[in-house]
Amino acid sequence: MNRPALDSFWIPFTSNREFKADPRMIVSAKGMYYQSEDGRDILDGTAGLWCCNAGHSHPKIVEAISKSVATLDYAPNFQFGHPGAFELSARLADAFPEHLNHFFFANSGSEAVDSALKIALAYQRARGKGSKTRLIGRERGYHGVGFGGISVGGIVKNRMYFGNLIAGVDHLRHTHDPARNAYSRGEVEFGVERAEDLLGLIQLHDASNIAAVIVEPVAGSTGVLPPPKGYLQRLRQICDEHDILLIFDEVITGFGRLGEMTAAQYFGVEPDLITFAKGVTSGVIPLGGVAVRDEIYETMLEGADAPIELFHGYTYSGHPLATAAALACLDIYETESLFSRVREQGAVLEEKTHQLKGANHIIDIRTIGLIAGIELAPDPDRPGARGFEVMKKSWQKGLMVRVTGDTLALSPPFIVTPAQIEDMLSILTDILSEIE
Ligand code: PXG
Ligand code: PLP
Repeated sequence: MNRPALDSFWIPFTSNREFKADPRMIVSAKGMYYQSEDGRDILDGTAGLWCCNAGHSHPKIVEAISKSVATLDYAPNFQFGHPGAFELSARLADAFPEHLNHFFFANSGSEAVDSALKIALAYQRARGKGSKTRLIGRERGYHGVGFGGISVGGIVKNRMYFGNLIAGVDHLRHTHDPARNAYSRGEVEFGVERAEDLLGLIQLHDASNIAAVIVEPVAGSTGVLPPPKGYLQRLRQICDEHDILLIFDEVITGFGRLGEMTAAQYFGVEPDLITFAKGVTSGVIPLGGVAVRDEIYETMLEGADAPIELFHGYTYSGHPLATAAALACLDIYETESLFSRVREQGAVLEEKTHQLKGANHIIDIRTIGLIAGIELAPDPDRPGARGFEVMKKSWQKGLMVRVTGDTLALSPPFIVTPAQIEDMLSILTDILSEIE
């Protein structure tokens, strides 16, 4: 094997020292499997980083991108345009919730989130409510790593090293409550009352100063937290009563992870803006974006005071390769009925994962859609160490899992089979019996 020097690449969200001493190098991928540099097949239990929903190297996506790059490698979308961005927006408008028919494009979930926060602020101003500037996030929320995203986000380590962040942000309490909700399937039973935190913040600041609330419908990164029954509905109701925008961050939940195009449709709650990324191209080409409610877009076009309605955009907003990949991906989701596969295989994953209850160290299991979170008791002296050890041993035994702290997450591509789910859980069962 011919490995390049490892020193220069600063690896994101990773212990560079540990990785470079013992690398986990991936050299190719096809369908449900990665191949390691030493020639082993690694079952993809996580769809990469929750993104490769259609499985790896799907021939139709490969073909669409190859055709696109040979025809139109790049075109600016500032003052010019290309058909792919318009076609993709129209296709998404058909598939997304009823009143979200306008699409702004970025290149990642982080950029999508910052775009959504900026659209919310600009809209409040364009409609003459310029005092509505405060933003509300939630503890344990993950909204990417831009300054906007970490400001409304609620993961301590993602915030604590980076100064004052943006001003005028508050947080709702998170909804994780293992004492009442352990071993849950789907939405959790208890915790709807935590939506009332929003009323407390409205009393403190007055709604005339609050622009928007942003939450993940199912918190992913922080360890798979499905919402309490009625919670998202109650947030929607409070936002309606107090004229506050509701943003769902669907970077993980969008594009079928729960068996519907969006979590908004799955839960029957329509937000004002939806951020998305990852599954929109099955992770193949970076693309993110914001779905915007008609009224916001129309108000901006009528009410914003310059010829350019929104002073925001990225060089690669609506890149032709990304829109080609996304269009191919939408075709695949449809022709291969991948969202109904999510519902079928989600039921298998739920059943099999909950059978792990009672295994060494497990203190909670949470499942929803095609996602399973398995929480281990932390080693009191070394929180996170058990999760990390499971991840490393899984790699050695041919499985990719994701860990945050001591919670393992499984979120395989939608083409996963029951036998592959069985393989994942039998590898994990073996490992759990081995670790201290
Ligand atoms: N919002 C949400 C809800 C996300 O899950 C982002 C924004 C940021 O997207 P980008 O494309 O900028 O990374 C995310 C990303 C994990 C993990 O460990 C989760 C994400 C990314 C990487 C790892 O669970 N989510
Ligand atoms: N920095 C400089 C100096 C630039 O010229 C640009 C874009 O033109 C950017 C940053 C932003 O890059 P992007 O549009 O890819 O986000």
